[in-house]
Amino acid sequence: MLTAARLLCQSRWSLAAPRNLSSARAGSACLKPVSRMGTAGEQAEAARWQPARAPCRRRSSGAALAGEQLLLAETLSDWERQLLDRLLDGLLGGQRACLAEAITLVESSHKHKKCLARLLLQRVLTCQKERECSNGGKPLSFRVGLSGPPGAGKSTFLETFGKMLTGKGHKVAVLAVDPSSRTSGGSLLGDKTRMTELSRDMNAYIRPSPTSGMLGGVTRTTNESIILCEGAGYDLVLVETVGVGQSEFAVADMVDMLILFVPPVGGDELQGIKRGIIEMADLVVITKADGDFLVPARRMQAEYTSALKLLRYRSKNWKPKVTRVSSKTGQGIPELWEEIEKFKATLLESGELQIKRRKQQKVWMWSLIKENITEYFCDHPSVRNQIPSLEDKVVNGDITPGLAADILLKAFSTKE
Ligand SMILES: Nc1nc2c(ncn2[C@@H]2O[C@H](COP(=O)(O)OP(=O)(O)OP(=O)(O)O)[C@@H](O)[C@H]2O)c(=O)[nH]1
Ligand SMILES: [Mg+2]
Repeated sequence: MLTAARLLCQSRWSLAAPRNLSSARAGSACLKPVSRMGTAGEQAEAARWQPARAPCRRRSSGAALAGEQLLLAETLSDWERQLLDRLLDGLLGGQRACLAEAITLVESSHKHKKCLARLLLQRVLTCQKERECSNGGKPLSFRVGLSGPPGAGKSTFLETFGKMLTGKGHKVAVLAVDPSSRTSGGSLLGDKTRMTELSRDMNAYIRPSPTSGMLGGVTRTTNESIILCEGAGYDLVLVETVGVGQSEFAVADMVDMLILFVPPVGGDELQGIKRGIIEMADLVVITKADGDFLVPARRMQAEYTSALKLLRYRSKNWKPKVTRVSSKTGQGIPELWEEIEKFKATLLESGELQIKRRKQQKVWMWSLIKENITEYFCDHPSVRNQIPSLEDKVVNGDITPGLAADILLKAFSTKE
């Protein structure tokens, strides 16, 4: 007998759009062209994406939201159905171009595209769940976060490490989260050039993630990109993040294992590594253990080993270790992989990995709620109009921030 998951997988968009929603459909989104765009090509593109009414309307109950998903599936244009079918087929077939296109879709801030991305993700997740069931309920992939101060040697390590893993028959996806791209709005071009060989490897996929200036953005798109990479058959997903700001803490909630990369330099530079992130790390790696750096790297390894003893362990089944690697000579890299495999086996055996992932799903849901709630709030017609004047009054000291917040919250809770 077919399971519900398989049914959803096979039926795709048509099953998700039951015919009995026609009355609701009458008041829902339908696609219509907009006229204020430039070229004919731009107009055609805009026409594809422009809903007559916002499809993601605010609803009060979970059932209504589920209905909204169905409603959206029901109101997809033929072009959108074909797009989603093509992306799903390509992605599940491991096509890199489709994976790239799917990630671009989830990264979009366009409301309608976001809804389409949600539909695609739901299907990918459903298929993944089915695949995991066939694998005895065990995850098919392993997610590793790599954090550390700028210049610690993470990308150089990923190049060597990634090549070693593809050589062993793994499919490796590298997602690079770069807080510095907030200012440039760009992506980690520097990193891609540091991983030249890996980016040419057919069993590797490297994707820089622009942050769009919001940590929430990093969380949403990185989490979703991980799911898409796994759907495309990548069994190792490596997420690189710079240990600046909050992104490494966000990444810790998305991965199975967090590795902290520490360069062999002492003193003030190390003050930049927050105690909190050391506590989160499942493994500490001292990088650049070669040439003149070898002696300080050994000293650093001893220091961190002592320091870790004083910290509380995150897992009751695993004691974090400190290792040394050199991406230049390759020393320590196979041993590090052994440690990662040991960690994975320990977590799988104890069932901690599955529990961790389930908890992360909840964290993910709440981070999405937090991200969207401010957007909904600022978008509310009664709130939107009052924001500029109230902000001015607060800045001029005419009213307290608390009173301004109360006024806006009251306007928000008043029926439109
Ligand atoms: N000697 C030596 N130098 C290294 C090693 N790994 C990296 N480096 C050098 O360290 C510098 C920074 O390396 P990256 O790999 O870009 O460091 P990163 O941590 O990715 O940096 P961000 O992405 O900016 O956070 C580069 O100049 C590398 O050549 C190593 O194993 N040995
Ligand atoms: Mg880097």
